[in-house]
Amino acid sequence: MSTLAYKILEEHLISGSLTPGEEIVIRIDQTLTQDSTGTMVYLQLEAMDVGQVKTELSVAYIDHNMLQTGFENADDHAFIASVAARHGVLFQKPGGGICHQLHLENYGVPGKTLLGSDSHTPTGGGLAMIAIGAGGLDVAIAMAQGTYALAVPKVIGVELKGALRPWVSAKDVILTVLKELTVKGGVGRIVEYFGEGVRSLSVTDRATITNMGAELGATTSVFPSDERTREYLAQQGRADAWAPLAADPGAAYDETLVVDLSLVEPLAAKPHSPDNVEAVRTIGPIKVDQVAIGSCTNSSYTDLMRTAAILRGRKVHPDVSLVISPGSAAILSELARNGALADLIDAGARIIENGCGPCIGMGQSPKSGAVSLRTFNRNFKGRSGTNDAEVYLVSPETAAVSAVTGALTDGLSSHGALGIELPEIPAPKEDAFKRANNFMVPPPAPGAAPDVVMGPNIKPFPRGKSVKEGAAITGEVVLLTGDNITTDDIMPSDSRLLPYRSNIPHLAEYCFEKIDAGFAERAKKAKLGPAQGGCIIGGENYGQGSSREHAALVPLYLGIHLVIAKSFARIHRANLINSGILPLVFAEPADAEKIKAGAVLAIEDAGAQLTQDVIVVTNRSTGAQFSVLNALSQPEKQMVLAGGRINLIRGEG
Ligand code: MIC
Ligand code: SF4
Repeated sequence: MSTLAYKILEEHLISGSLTPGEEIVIRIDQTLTQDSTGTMVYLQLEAMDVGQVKTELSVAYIDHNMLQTGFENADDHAFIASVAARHGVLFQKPGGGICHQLHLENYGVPGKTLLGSDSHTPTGGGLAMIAIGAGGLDVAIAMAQGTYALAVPKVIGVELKGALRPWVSAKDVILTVLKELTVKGGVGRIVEYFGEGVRSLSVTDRATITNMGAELGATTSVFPSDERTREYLAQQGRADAWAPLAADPGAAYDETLVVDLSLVEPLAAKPHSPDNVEAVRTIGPIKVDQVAIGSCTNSSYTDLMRTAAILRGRKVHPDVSLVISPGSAAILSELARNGALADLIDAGARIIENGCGPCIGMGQSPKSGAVSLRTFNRNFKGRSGTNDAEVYLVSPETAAVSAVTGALTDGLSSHGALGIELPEIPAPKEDAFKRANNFMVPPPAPGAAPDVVMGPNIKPFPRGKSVKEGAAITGEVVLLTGDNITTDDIMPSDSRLLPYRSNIPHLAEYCFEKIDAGFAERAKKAKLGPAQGGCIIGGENYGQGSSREHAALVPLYLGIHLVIAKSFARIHRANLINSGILPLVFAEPADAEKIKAGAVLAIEDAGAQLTQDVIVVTNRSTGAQFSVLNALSQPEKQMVLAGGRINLIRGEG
């Protein structure tokens, strides 16, 4: 009586057994990268000196860094294109759309595994894939070897009952789950959806839900493959990729949750966390300055058709700037053909390029103190590029109706009074999106690729040092943080910094800048001090959010050796280990409060201590000692002792 998640994992199992917490190695069928993590991935792939990729399909998308305000972005694109060509990777040029939306449309196949260097890779779970977000090095290794190691997650079964009412959509479903489980409720878990309510959701609705499962901290989320899945693949002209897939009847889940879709109402995640969820109705009609519709969560054909239906014949409120970024060129092209694009433009919407855009602060930062409603997935403070903006995450329906009224509006309870009806959007016909994808560049035959092109902004990535036998791992405490620190806090990303994703020395100056502007200077001093490096003390769920390795590589460059936290987010923990930084968990969370900034912490005889489940940390400044839990697997210990995974692979350190 297997869950769907375990069936797919079992099919791909290379070693280990499907027991929660145990390390397994699985076969990876497909990988995806995007440009802002991709430059690092392809530098690492080159450093590993491999030939053609070992996966069935690997795709390099360009969707994040597209403002091209200087030569840096365009150089990165050219670099990625040249490495992709050498290793047999498909290259998607900028403008084609957002990686997750494009992968769903063009390449997703039920039952396959997908590893992506972006935390929202689980979007593919809407097509019944086991699609996992990971750090760039893990993806580079999956390309080189076709494998990925992970700790077996537990499975949360979410039973869906009933069907959604008009004005309520998939975004409200995942916000319901986030309210219940919180941003750390999914850590170490796969969220699997089942029940009679599943069939009322289209694949793109399901993809909205699995996409934002990343905000639960989950390893991934997955839906069954059914008639609706076949319908979606047929619309893309790929009906032959379909196969039915579901959990066994009566499959045993480790935990369960029931969501009655007919009771879900329009919701919003209030500033500054995706789990700070409240009903739009009870938040009330706060005045809105900006509305942004798009991102890998909510830029599907249906999302934009519903937006157009709400805006048709109306106008955007004079005080509101409405900006729309379609998920893919195929969607934009269809909107252009059927007239919906004209409805959007005529209403006063600003149509911007198919890509991530404002979701990662690449343009469209709101004005000071603005209220911005966004259909995106993250509303961390400052992520929009405006530190004092108040960002609310909502559905496209709520966003569109609020753009018209100028205030946060619950379409469900007020559409009658507003006289706005939301028509049923007919499902696209078979082959509706079957068109040549002229943004895609297939790789040349093996050996026929030209040389790698590397612009002057592309700098080598930092490498750690191995720990000698009997030596200690030491660090001066340079930062003490609270709970739920995000990788956007650690290594901010916006139009100023995103062009420097391949230039770690430049990024280092901005590490933690939004929460502690003195961090980089203190870390550099600690590198020259008695501990010859730094240590960070974190709270719960340290490193949640994006998959960016830069949140580990930049601290490594600044000399951080050790992070001790109450708990870690999955991808960031793996990125720290891959970089050679040791992540440890307080045995007694209260010990975190006893540590003072500037203290020198040491793990004496680290090599020997790393073989134990509990490690003793000595505070060399006070002589006090406390215990930390060592949950590292054997390969992970070797990576830390070698000063990082690349050193281990290359036998260097
Ligand atoms: C994000 O949404 O935070 C990003 C930007 O897509 C990141 C990747 C990155 O930082 O480059 C993610 O989700 O992993
Ligand atoms: Fe792009 Fe935003 Fe999706 Fe990240 S969350 S992949 S920045 S659209």
